[in-house]
Amino acid sequence: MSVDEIKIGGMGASRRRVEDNRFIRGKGRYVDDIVLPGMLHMEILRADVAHARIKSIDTSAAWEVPGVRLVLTGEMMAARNLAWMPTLSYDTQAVMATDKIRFQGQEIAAVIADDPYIAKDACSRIVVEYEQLPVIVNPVQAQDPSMPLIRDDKENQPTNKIFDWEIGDKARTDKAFEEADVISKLELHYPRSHPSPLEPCGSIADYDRATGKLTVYMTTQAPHIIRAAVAMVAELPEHMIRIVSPDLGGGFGNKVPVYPGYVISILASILTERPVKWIEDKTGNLISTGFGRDVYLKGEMALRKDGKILGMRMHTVSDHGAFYADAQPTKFKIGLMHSTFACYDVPAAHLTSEGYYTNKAPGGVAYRCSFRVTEAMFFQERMIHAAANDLGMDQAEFRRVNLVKDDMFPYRTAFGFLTDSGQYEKCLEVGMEAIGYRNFKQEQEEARKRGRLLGIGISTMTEPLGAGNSREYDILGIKMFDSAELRIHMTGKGILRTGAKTQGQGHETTWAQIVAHELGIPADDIVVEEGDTDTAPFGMGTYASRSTPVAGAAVAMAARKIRAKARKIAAHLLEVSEEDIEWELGRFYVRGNSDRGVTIQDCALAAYSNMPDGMEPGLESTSYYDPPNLTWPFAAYFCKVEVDPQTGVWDVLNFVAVDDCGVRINPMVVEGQVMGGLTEAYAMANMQYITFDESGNCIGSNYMDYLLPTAWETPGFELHEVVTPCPHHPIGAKGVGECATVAGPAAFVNAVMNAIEHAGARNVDMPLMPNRVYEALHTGNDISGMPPVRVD
Ligand code: MCN
Ligand code: CUN
Repeated sequence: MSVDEIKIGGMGASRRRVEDNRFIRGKGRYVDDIVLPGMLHMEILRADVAHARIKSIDTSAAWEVPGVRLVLTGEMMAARNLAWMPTLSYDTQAVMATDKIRFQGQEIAAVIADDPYIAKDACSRIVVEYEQLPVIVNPVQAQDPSMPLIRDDKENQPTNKIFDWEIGDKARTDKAFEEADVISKLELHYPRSHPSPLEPCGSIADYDRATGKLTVYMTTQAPHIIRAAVAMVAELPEHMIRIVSPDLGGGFGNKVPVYPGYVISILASILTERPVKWIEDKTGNLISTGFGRDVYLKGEMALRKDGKILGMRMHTVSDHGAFYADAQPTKFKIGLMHSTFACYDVPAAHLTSEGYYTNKAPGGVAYRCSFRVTEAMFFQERMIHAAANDLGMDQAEFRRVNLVKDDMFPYRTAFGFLTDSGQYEKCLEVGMEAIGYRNFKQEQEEARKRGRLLGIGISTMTEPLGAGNSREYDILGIKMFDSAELRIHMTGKGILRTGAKTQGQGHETTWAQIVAHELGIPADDIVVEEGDTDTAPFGMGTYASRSTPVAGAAVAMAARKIRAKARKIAAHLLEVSEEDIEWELGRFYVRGNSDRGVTIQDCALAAYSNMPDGMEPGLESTSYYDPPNLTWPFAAYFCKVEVDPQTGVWDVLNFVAVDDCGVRINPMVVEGQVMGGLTEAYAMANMQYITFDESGNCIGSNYMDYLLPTAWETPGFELHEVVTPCPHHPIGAKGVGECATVAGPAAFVNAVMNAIEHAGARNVDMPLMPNRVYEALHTGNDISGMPPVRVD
């Protein structure tokens, strides 16, 4: 008699995404679609040089353009104490340059006008006089004492170094190295990359002087954090601030930071008493907003002859740009870099890292990555590849020997994380089978005899997804947890709101499936709303694939509270005591008499029309969920490539992805996430590169130079699943949103290296452009390492 879970769109149903109904009709409502009465338009003047002392800014010609309402400069921002703002990593960031320009693309002035074209024209009439300074574009230059100090605005900042940080057990690691039979070394650069969502950033600030209320429609993945930040920075009362994040055209981490444009549009609205819209262009987005990576990594691995890893040393040097603005848990200086090697049994490890200021856009936001996990896993898998080669061991076998075994969970990693579940060897096996791993060596040899270069690459990783728990994870002191609020109306339909914010991940579809699973209410009867701070419960937002592990768990818990109350109502309706009530999906019945029952919908109606004496009416619940641990999904990726020895061009022949993200709420959505992530991984491995010339000019500031792969270039991916439920998550789910971007790049690079490394090279840095692959193949030299890096 219980309802059929798949039919009602519950857990495990590949329910079609409800949000796509409006997206594919062109009916999405993005920030730029919103038009408010009397709205003005803002354009930002950005610096065209990377490091310069400002002598003067003359805005008089801009003021004269008809239709211009306001011209803002750093000086005017400073007069209102808004020229600088705090960052998410306890640094400060210029909202508008006052003293110095510190990177190309930095905000210098803003024009607010009747339309965006007038604003743009007027911007071009602003005259900035400056004195150029030597430019620092990498951490090696940042350490050169003859180079200028970038952050001369700060007290106690005598050099360009931001931090030194270490974690792990040095003495134990040193000992492991003393006992090693073989020591394997690797050094590489994970280049700067950019999330480049199709929709750039933007905001509409609407300050109403009569009510004192400030409403900001904006592109943000974390609206509640923005509300708190605006309250603190602009010193406005928090209850008078409403942040609305409408449909987002992708986020990928790019919409986590607080950008100057948002703050400037807010001040502009307060000053003009009109709504002010700011929409960034693509180049503005690429040159000034949060990037990912830009880390130099080197390490060495202590190995025993039989293939056992004994210890690992790692050193990272990260380039943070002009302001240390990483969005990451406060406790860790370099995100969760120390989750590296978490899927392998590594008895001893030590990680040191340094961060530097350079004359580049601030960032260090993770791009589809839990706070630096992507760099960690890329290095891990490249190191594993190098170590297996140094030992003369097969790539898969070396992994099998060192992967954490099923009976070792819960497993404490050398850096202190607790991984709690997984079937790593099984995933490896499924992947090997699917790609035909065991025949490959022969295939490769035969092909080589005929002058063809084939390669196979493996990448296996587990990553920590779902910050909190609040004991260990906070951002600027705000503890990391999340929330859901479920309101069931009297006809059994309802509305669910969470503190997360979907940017394309499909929350509107999948959260309703959790409710269907818990209550038996059809998913179609639950509308999901996120992103409005006036209505949604407080939450830390969506990034680091934390939504399913945290907000998703809160959804299940909120639904369970509803079920608990409905059970009391059912007992009342059936005139038995609560202890005699049994539950099956969608329905309560009397123990021993399953014909006597009431549906969840009957209970909903009774909650408003016939509740038991003394019971509060209504059927609503709120849940704040603080997860006991992170969730640990696992991925095993296999990539087969062919490299053309004449050109260095490489093609993917086959790609097999095995993902274990615990219980899948919606298998189709999970597959979409994996496909999208692999496409981004392929782009980074193959073609994407944002670099800087010696003057700090950003090379890669448009989509002619910074390439987005289309369906034409992107290879096909074959997907497989393994399910190891998360032991502490209420529905057994683990996060998955980033796994493919995190584990993907190493699979491509390992495959290309496997095809060419017989010629001698151990590493080619991403992107593996044909000229680099060609050179490594024909010279046998590595193309990698510390700066100055090659600019091709
Ligand atoms: N899901 C599921 N079963 C699981 C795990 C997840 O059905 N066991 C579903 C979820 O219900 C959700 C989706 O898969 O609909 C992703 O869930 P999750 O792994 O919790 O990740 P988040 O929702 O927190 O999304 C964040 C993650 C990040 S950090 C980036 S960056 C990213 C990504 O998701 N940006 C994206 N995927 C993206 N996809 C799109 N289309 N656009 C972006 O900007
Ligand atoms: Cu880190 S990119 Mo996603 O975490 O928003």
